[in-house]
Amino acid sequence: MSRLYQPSDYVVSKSRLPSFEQYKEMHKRSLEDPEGFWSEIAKEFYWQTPAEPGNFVSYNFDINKGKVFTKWLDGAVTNVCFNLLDRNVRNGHGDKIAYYWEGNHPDDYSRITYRKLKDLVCQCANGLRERGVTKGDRVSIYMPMILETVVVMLACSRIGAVHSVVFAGFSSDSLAERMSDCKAKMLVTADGAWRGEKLLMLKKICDEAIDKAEKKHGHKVETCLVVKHVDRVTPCGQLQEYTTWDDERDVWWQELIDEQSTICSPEWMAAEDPLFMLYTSGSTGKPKGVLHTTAGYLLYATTTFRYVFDYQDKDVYWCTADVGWITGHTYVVYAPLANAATSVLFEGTPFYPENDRYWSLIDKYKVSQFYTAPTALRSLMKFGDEYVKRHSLQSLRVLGSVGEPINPEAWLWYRQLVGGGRCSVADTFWQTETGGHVLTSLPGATPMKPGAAGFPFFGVEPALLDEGGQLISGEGEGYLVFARPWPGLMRTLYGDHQRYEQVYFSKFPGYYCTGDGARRDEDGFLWVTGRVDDMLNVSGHLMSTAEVEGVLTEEPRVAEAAVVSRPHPIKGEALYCFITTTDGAHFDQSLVDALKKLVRARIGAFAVPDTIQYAPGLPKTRSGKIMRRILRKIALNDTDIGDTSTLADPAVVEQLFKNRP
Ligand code: 6R9
Repeated sequence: MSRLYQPSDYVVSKSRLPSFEQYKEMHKRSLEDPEGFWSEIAKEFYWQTPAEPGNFVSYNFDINKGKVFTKWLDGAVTNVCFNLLDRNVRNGHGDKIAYYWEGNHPDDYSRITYRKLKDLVCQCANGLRERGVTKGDRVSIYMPMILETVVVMLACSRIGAVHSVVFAGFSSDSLAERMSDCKAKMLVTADGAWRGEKLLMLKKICDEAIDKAEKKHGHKVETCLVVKHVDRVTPCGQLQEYTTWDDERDVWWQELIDEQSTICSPEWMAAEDPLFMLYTSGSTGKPKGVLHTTAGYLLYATTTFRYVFDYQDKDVYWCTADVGWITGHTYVVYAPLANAATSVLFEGTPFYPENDRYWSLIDKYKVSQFYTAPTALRSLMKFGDEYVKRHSLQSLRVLGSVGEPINPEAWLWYRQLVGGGRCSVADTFWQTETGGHVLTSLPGATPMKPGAAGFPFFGVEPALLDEGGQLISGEGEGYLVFARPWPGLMRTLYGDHQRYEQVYFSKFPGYYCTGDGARRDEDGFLWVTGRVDDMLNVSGHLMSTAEVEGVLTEEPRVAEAAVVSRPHPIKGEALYCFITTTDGAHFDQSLVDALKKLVRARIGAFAVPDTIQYAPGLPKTRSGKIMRRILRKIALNDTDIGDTSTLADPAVVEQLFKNRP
């Protein structure tokens, strides 16, 4: 049995929810009376038209009973940006700092108040309108972690445009595919950005992507809006040519936005109008455009942030996630601003200029809530405790973890060394699709176990199902599903509602299916055990085996490719690839190099495989299915492979063990 940790007296004494009983009471109420529960929170916000009582939530999760849908606050009208900025300024937070921005170089930093942020967002929104962006248009964003990124996301929300942020580590191919899929009218980027000592040529990648969108997918991006960034920051390495230009299409941010008026009337949006979309990997290759809508997302982001981080007025909160991922959307941008919080926005890496950058920033800004990923913790742990011990870290109260299961060793290091034994650790399980945290511990309220995601958030009703769809009550392990919607759940996949129903609702009619497995222990804690589909989680980046295999087989020398995951001490999982070659082609280092390069170009650097092994043949069933279970054993060099009687040619297995690099 793993050890139970109770919240410290320090955390409890400050907590807005200081007991487990209170949590259970509130959770029960949130399920019994969703309207009562959520309408209380809705009261804090500005509604042009409020939701009608009795019409707060409607849904169908049962694919056999017709179209799957979820609606919250149907009929209500509001604007998210207005609630995040204008409302907070009106409520006396105008001079409060919204963000401390810290650049890649420690000499570069600035801060921005709520009032100033509102002005910039209005100017940007006016600039977007000048360029013809209107309600419902899609705007792709390919940006470093700078204030303009937040500004343009909120500007979109102000005018009802749907932003689609693409993580700036994706290749031009990936960006082209995503811009074309959503038919983006505009692309917003920066000339470049430093990441550690490396200069990222963002505008150059965007040029390639715009070109490919047109030539490969027949989609034309009308405007490319570019923040001049490299000139205004301290160089961190070798400078090189970083911008190219097309006078017709490209416009400098500083030229379009700086002279605009700081007054911009918001577009009033229906509760279920789209707020943003964000692509996430799908198990069949093509990325899925997860769509979130206006009112429900706002309520859910606000509430999770408030209770999971126990954010209070004077606190300084820092989420290290990039805005290119859902964690950056909800917990760098929307949720902190909805709560009038002060956050840190960090452009750089934990390793530059030294391996203690995170810890030094926690002291610099007196951070009270720190939210990061297990992969970052593991990579920092390996440098030893000294880097942490150089800093006081006394301001910390709540530590958060997200992206993958956190191994107990990293959990303990986080709590004891970083959190000085007094901080609560919130291991937050959620997905791009869920909009916000769904399983988590709550500081002050719930006990914790290292590695367990814990308990459902308010409004969330998890269930475990066996393969036959039978409910597992009490202790046990099964598919993690949810029996009803909470306000932040995704509404559809952009342009493909059928795929939405098929991916999330067809396996177990009546439930939203996460694609993860989970276990409930004797104390009722939920432990997420990892993906049950063909998905991999490398350093918190989700990708599918099919996606990577698709890229590998583009290389003409490759006949067939099979990709499996192998546990990795820092990344969590790493890609291990098996390659069969076409007739006459040789498997050699040049092929390995070419394949790595191809994956980097097609998907991005984070997807480059750790191992590429030659396979004279692949273990397949007689019906031709690759047995990945066996390939995973080979990747681990674990010869205990179990039953191979269904294999068409069992001899191939021995050969593969021999060929391990
Ligand atoms: C927020 C985010 C979602 C997948 C999810 C699961 C894994 C995320 C986790 C976790 C265990 C946690 N995951 N947080 N597994 N414990 N605390 O990461 O969204 O990029 O869509 O990934 O990540 O497998 O299904 P996304």
